[in-house]
Amino acid sequence: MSRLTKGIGVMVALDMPDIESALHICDIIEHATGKFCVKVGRPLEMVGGESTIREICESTRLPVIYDGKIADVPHVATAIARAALGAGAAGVIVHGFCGSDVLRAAMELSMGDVICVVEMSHPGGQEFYGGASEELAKMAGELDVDGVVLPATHPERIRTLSNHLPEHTYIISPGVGAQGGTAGMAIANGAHWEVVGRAITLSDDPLSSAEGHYKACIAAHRNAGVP
Ligand code: FNU
Repeated sequence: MSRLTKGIGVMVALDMPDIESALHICDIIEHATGKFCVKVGRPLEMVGGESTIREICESTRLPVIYDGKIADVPHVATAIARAALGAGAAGVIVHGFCGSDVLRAAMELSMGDVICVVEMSHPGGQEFYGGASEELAKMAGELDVDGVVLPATHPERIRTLSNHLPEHTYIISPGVGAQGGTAGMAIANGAHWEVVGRAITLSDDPLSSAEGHYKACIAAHRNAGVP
């Protein structure tokens, strides 16, 4: 299990409900020029559960993040995280709104990265988070989680919320492409990994789409002069 570094890079979201397509995309991304990792989402996990995560992890050299968006009481949350990390995932995504004991329990496993969802990218993500995401970011920073999720659809929120995080915490940012976020904008505002799913996986040419997104991230990082 190798942990995720700070990027700059593109995290390709694997949300297709079949392993063959997921492995095909992994193979393409492995040969892409740039820094990449992949994320196994629930639709893919539903195919075969833990053994699907294991198969992806064993078939690719790319770091694999399990996006279970775990939201449960600590003993159940840790059982899910343990299964995914035991199957070879480098990290797991855990909801912040369930509270610090859930995140702490996942971190105490010491089996891989814990990435806390602080604010979501979809339109409904703006309905309830409001000031709560400031508190979630503070909690994530105080717990010293490895990474956080902040929305590429609202790059200004990345800038604001990252003020509550230690310098070494990495920010992954979904919402690029299909959800309306512009490639590179999250990076320009302080993110380290842009999460891109359908804009790459459903593209006619996933390789050039992935490389194009990566180039946009690097250009944005260079132009913004962010650390
Ligand atoms: P695409 N994702 C998200 N928003 O989209 N983990 C969040 O706030 C969040 C996520 C994931 O739209 C989503 O589950 F916390 O096709 C999907 O896997 O680019 C990916 O990011 C976005 O996929």
